[in-house]
Amino acid sequence: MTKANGGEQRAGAGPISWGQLFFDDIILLLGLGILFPLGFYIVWGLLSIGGTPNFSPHAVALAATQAPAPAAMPAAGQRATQGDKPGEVALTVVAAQGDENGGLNFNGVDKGRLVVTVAAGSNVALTMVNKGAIPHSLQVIPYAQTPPVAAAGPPAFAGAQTPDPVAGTAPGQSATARFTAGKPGRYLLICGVPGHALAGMYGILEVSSSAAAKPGVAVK
Ligand SMILES: [Cu+2]
Repeated sequence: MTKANGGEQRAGAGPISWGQLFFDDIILLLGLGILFPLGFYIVWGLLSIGGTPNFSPHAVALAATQAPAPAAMPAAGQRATQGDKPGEVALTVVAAQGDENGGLNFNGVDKGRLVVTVAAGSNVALTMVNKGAIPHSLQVIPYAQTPPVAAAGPPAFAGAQTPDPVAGTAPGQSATARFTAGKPGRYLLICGVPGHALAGMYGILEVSSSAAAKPGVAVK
């Protein structure tokens, strides 16, 4: 009787609310408790993977040695610009531009194919930009058929080298050699880091006896 009354009372209270049905179903609750966070973590993980740039050391090393876009080249056929000081001729060469000769190149060429020309007596600011993954340097030395193993002794003109040419300038950095091209003639423009010049990392500096000679950087 009591049961029947109770049943009548419940039925009389109207239909069971959806909330009660929901919270009474233990299987549904467990399923949601597992599936909802799982789905959330999967979506979060995929978004993280998609939004993370590729910073693997290999990719960074590759980017450091790869040739920049042609528009970024200050290299072939470059004309001199006015330097910081009055009457100074400013020129730039790029060490390790691309992977020609394993990166041991200036402006993408090795073995004397880069020719820097200045007029005798001009004050030169020769900047080296190191785009390589290892240190490089610049030093002007008297011409020789075979370049030296490393920078040894003073440069051909006072100041005609980047700081500490044997240790070199760090990757991504640049350094400027300031000198007066006193004596006309042909000179070697070497990377003074041991082994580099001998492996072909050298260009030519032509100091023209003609004061009218147009300063510039050319690739032969
Ligand atoms: Cu070098």
